[in-house]
Amino acid sequence: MLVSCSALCAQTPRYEVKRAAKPIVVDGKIGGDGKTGAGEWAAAGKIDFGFPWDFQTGAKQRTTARLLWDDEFLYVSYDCDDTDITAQFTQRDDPTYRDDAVEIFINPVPSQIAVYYGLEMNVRAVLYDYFAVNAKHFLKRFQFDGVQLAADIRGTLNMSGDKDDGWSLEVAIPWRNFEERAARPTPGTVWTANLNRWDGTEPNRRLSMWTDPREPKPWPHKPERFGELVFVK
Ligand SMILES: [Ca+2]
Ligand SMILES: [Ca+2]
Repeated sequence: MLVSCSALCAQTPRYEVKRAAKPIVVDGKIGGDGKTGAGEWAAAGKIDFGFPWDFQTGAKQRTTARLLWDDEFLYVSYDCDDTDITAQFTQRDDPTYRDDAVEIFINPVPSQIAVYYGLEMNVRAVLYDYFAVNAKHFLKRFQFDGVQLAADIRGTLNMSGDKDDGWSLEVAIPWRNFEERAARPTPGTVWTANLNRWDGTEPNRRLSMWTDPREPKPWPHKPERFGELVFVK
């Protein structure tokens, strides 16, 4: 039987996570001009975020994410163009997604979509981390162990009268955090993930991301639409 291909047939993306040549220095600085990812991020491929919801009124500002790995850590970096950098939340597990923030959702067992991990980090490098159940219950008492996190601001925080350049963020996540679900990846291992960014202030917000969840409203929690992370040498 022929099944007509709706938008839901659209493929989710695949990204090769390469090995870091040496441990990443987590200082929030990506190196070079950020856009080129020179220095320690030079080996990593780029993920440019898309804007799935045209009816949102926030500015469409560029985000480039990169991932690398080694024996100890999964590394993620984000480079964000941003003319107005804002963030209010300062405590672990605050709702950082209401600020200028970037996120990664990680599913180490792609054969199921019932549970995954979330890290949502604002431009102050404040972490909201949780274990997600049915893309609906976010158990924030789960705490990632040994995460290194830093942001670098090219502009002024919470000062709207001037024009900022942007900000970047680096995070290193120890593999032991996933040990109840999966062993540390080896070359060829496939996990799934999505990477997102919340930008702007109400009412002019904008959600951009790697893989489009194909949801009518801005909502990133759609594990069946996560992209594939393929760990390579
Ligand atoms: Ca902003
Ligand atoms: Ca937590």
